[in-house]
Amino acid sequence: MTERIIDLRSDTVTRPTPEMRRAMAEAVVGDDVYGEDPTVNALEQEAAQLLGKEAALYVPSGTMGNQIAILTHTARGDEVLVDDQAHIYYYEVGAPAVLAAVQLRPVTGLCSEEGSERLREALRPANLHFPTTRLVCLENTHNRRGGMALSLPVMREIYQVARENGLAVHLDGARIFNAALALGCQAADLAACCDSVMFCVSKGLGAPVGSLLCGSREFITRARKYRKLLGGGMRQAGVLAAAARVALADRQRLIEDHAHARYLAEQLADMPGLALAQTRVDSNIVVVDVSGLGLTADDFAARLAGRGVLVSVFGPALVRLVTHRDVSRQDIEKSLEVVQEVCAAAKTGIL
Ligand code: TLP
Repeated sequence: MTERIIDLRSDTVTRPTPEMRRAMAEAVVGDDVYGEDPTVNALEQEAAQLLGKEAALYVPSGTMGNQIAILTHTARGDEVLVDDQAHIYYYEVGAPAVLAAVQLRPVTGLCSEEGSERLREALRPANLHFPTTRLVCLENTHNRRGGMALSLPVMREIYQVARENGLAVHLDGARIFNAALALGCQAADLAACCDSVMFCVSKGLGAPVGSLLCGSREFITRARKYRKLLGGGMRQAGVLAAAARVALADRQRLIEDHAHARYLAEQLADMPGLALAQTRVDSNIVVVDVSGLGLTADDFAARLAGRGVLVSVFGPALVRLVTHRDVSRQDIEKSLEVVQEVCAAAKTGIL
């Protein structure tokens, strides 16, 4: 029997459930580029309603959703303020420079309790030499900040400062339902603090493909054209949207992932040589510093992989573990055993 691999690299790795596959097989479809796919249309309506926005657009990925938002909000040469650890800044291949021809300015601590202060400090007076600052991008939950949920009052403060200064706000809400759960609020409450929001159905919600960009009707009409420009018009996309609808309806299940992550973090924090690289575990992401073991993150991840547990490398000494739909409590226990073995071997210098 082959050993089961426990994949904690990301919540993107989930496979569609039998219910999703059934819905996909039975989906009523049409050509979505003509706006004629009833399943996509239903998904877009549900998404807009859930987020309290006028309209939504189904796109192939979170990255495309964020990039379409940037294209729609900005003009060539504008400046976009982002958190210095933002996914948009870190992991989207420099796309804003290539596609929208805008300048990203990383602002340290934008997505923190002091976010509105950091934003105020980052704003510059009008000057011939400066680019036009047009957009602020937030992220909630925050991937590189260990799945941190940025509180509603802070989101409101940031939005207010942005509006006072004529800036639009886009929220990378890839994991907005994790954020809402962690904060005990509705996703729509968070979405009310921004002009546009992107969320992913392909992460902890477990759908195989896709994200939704939500905003005003006028914004989404313009965004739809950029989706076509980027090659994101997907024809009979209802087969995918059908799974997304099932995933969205079952969003309460994220509570399980949060409980698993908290437990995982508590246990890891107690292991000699490991240290949590975050002060709180708000959602489904745990980042651990392995330098106390005298190993690099690459080494540590390779040793776990050799024993059937996959984690992702997040920095020279940092690894990330993400809980999701395809990871059970039993898998967490098994992973902890494996980590313990690797730590013990590292301490004694035995491979
Ligand atoms: N994040 C992925 C990797 O790109 C790092 C992951 O495994 O976490 N916003 C946020 C906050 C994200 O975490 C991600 C994916 C995206 C956007 C992009 O979504 P996709 O992968 O659908 O393009």
